Amino acid sequence: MLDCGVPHPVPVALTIAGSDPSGGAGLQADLKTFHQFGVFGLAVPTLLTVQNTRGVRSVHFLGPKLVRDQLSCVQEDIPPAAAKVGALGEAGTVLAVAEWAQSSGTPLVLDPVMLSSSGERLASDEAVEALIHRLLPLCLLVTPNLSEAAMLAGMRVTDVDGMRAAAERIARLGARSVLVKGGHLDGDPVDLLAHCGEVRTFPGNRIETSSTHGTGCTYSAAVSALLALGRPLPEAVAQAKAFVSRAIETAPGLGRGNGPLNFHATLLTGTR
Ligand code: PXL
Repeated sequence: MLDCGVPHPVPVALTIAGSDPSGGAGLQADLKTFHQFGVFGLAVPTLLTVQNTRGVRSVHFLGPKLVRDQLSCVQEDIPPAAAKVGALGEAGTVLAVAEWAQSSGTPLVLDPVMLSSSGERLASDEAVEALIHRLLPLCLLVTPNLSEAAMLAGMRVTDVDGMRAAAERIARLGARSVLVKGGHLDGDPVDLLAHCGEVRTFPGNRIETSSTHGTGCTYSAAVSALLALGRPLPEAVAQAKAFVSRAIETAPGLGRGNGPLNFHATLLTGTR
């Protein structure tokens, strides 16, 4: 809760996520995205990866105590209007985030990251269990891709009908709204939002590119920024999707592997 109900002079969002030193995913992607939407970004790192655009070399968990201390330290000073949750690594860290979310009442957007883009584990089996039972019920929105939706819902998800069924099951686990991302569908990608008992689809065009590093991070960060700006959820999802599509289309072509997006992409004036 905001101290004395006094709003900040600028909108503020928090990311609780892993670090990607190559700057395309994790908390680096989140902060750049917040900034692009005119939102002041706070960042609580949960784990450090050693990676570049070609892959993750190692993952180092910071541990629940350090995460809990960072959360209470920023909360007492600059309570955010919304928070995005990315890679958490360990079950204890999931519980630390859940305790903070419950006591602060901050609207949460959970990107249920289990693997890095290159297939490295960013959450243990125990962390996934804790995520499902302790964190998901506290979330305003959870944003799984097809394989994360399959894991959370305990079913195969390969088409839009499967996405709808999985979203309903994930909502029954306690998440208020569910956005299943169809970037890995065959053919054109469709995202599906289950919100307030209604299901909406957001169609997109397939962009042939290898510049997709951090797409999920950027999408959930953009939704969080727009929520911090006070936008209703369906509008936040539509605008975030448009931003991510533009950011992929105009990717800067950095690195020798799966490159980062263009965080300078804008909807009003094209790109800078
Ligand atoms: O996009 C998933 C993701 C989340 N968090 C970190 C990552 C990645 C993908 O590489 O590195 C830190």
